[in-house]
Amino acid sequence: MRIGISCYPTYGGSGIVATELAMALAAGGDEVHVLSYALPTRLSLVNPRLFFHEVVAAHYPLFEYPPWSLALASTMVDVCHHHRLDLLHAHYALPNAVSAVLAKKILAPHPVPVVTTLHGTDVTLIGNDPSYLPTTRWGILESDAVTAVSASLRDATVDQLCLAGKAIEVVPNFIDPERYEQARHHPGARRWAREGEKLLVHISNFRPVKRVLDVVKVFAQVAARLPARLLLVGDGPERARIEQHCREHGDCDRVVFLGNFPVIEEVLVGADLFLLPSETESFGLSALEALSCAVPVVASRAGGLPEVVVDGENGFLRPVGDVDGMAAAALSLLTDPERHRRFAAHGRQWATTRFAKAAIVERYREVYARAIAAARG
Ligand code: GMT
Repeated sequence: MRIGISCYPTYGGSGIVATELAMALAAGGDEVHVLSYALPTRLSLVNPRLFFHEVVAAHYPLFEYPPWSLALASTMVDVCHHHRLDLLHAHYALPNAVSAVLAKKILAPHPVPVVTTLHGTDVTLIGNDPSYLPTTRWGILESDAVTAVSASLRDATVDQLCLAGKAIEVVPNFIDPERYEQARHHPGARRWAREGEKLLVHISNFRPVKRVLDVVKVFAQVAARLPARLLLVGDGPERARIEQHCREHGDCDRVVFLGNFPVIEEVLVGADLFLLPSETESFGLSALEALSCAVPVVASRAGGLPEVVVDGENGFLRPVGDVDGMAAAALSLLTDPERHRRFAAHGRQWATTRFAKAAIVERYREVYARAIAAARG
């Protein structure tokens, strides 16, 4: 198959999923063209069947806001035409799905089927804003196949965008079990810990929805009871506020800000606990990555997180904002080595059997085949 994949290039789950999928499809023999405004962080172009097309929105003095979605649609048309693509796969509804549908219409009478994958915030935080809702809804409705990364997101999409009649298939995020196997012999996250310290990790793009302040507050309660260190991985709008909080509370020597760190298993392997107290989370790829590295998770019971973290088996789920409950859950794991060992083993097993890359990539291939068949009538 010749597939075009459009995604955001920056740190964030949707770009990571799109990139890992692109590389896996190319490794399996498909020709894949990735379209974005910059080279996605994890995209390695060493496979000769993998191509990158930078989308450039030309500036003009009249444009206060250059129409990026139109530039994306134009690039899609160009790539579809010149590389004879069989299919466009848009990751994130806004504007990727809308631009893909526009490209499909422009390419008539030889349209290319569009598959859209919804990642979460494209529906629940921004796609449902009145300024975007009609176009988000249209992009989804006009896609030939739509997937969502969790049942929770599928239901929220149907509900919030009034899409009761639209088929949305759940295809979850995935992990590559091999990455942990290769990293488990490295010092991993222990590089940042002193002898005898418990190591807690949080990875995100530091947006308000991630509630990073809750992470620091949970950690403070843990660190009051036992020697511990917190690794904060990623960067984003909340980082300065969190750093300020740590300075004011004298936590700077125990809280390490690593910034964006592309090789995620190197900060997960060997860690004792992963924290993800998000306000909402359609799936929680970072939680799955932690489980796959045998790191139990304490998270909020929000969105699709209960589909990823099995409460009482490989982690604990507590209500959003329940800092005390999360701290108690964290301590119950960190002070009980036998329970911790059981949770870690369950997480690794759960992640690799339910969410292994090979099976999920195959699910996407099946969705592609159905979309192509349906478009051919
Ligand atoms: O988490 C973010 O803010 C980034 C966002 C994205 O689209 O890049 O992540 C969303 O997509 C990921 C991949 O499907 C999911 O694992 C995340 O749960 C989801 N984030 C939210 O729903 C907040």
